Amino acid sequence: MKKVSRLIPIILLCGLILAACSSATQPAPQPSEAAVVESNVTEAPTAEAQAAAPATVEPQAAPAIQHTNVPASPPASGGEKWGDHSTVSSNNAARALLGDDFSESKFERPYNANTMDVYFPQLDIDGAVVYPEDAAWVYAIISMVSRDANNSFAGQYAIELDLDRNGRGEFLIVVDQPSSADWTTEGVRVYKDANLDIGGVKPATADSEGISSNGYEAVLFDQGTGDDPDLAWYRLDPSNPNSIQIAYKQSLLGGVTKYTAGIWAGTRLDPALFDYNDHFTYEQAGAANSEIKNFYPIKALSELDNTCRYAIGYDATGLEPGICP
Ligand SMILES: [Ca+2]
Ligand SMILES: [Ca+2]
Ligand SMILES: [Ca+2]
Ligand SMILES: [Ca+2]
Repeated sequence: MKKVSRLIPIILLCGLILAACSSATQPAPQPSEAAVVESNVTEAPTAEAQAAAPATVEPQAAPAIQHTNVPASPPASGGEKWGDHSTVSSNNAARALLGDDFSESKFERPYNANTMDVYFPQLDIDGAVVYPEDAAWVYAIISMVSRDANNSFAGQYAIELDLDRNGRGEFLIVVDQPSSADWTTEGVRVYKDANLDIGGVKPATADSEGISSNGYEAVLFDQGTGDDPDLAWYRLDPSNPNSIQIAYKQSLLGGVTKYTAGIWAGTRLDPALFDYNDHFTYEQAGAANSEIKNFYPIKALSELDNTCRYAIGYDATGLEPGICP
């Protein structure tokens, strides 16, 4: 019995030593516990990301736009054709002696603002043709001096339609940075002046009354979204690298066959600021003609070109505001 009683303290001692040993090794699990906490922390964003995943799927699930009517090709001949001044042939850079008349809404300023030391050939309209004869489509070809240094059309290109020939446009069809060789509605928008407030007191002529206009405020067609998903299209001209083709449905015109059309090009065209010469003063806009010393050079209105308005489907009377001479 004495041996047993002597063993008890030894066992207790060993037990204490083991306990001490185990407590000495206890710090080891702690980091792993901390790691578990850390992994919990990293799990939290993963769970959040998973929760957010369905939201990002939703836009992808939006139904694709179904097109039924695709334009064909403009006729090989005919059409209403008109030209525009270009400044590329000018011996003097940084000016346009012809074609820029702020007061009459004629712009010839394919240059950067203020210094006018950068010329944009992709914004310099050379000419246009409109083919109004097709039963379903009107085709318009807009020709620029050339593409830009990257062989692209960096800018926005538009045709403005004045259906009742009073100088106040009704529709503006804008193509954004055209790059597709095939007909597409991508980048194509059709705007309308639904509240008929464009032009101020004097349509086509600058007047301060027009500054309250909200321009083309209604979006009829946005890249296939709208009442008619096929209303307007564009493609790069297969036969001319400097041209783009626009096609809009005859139905847009509501049966009107005699109207005027003008072409616009700009780095950015703002439908809300039509008419531009009502929303800026001459002093703010500047002038491209260096002989107009009061206002030269171009300032707030730069990187912009347009044509006069051309009579489509009839012979111009010459009295239409903004009409080509
Ligand atoms: Ca031009
Ligand atoms: Ca009008
Ligand atoms: Ca006006
Ligand atoms: Ca308006």
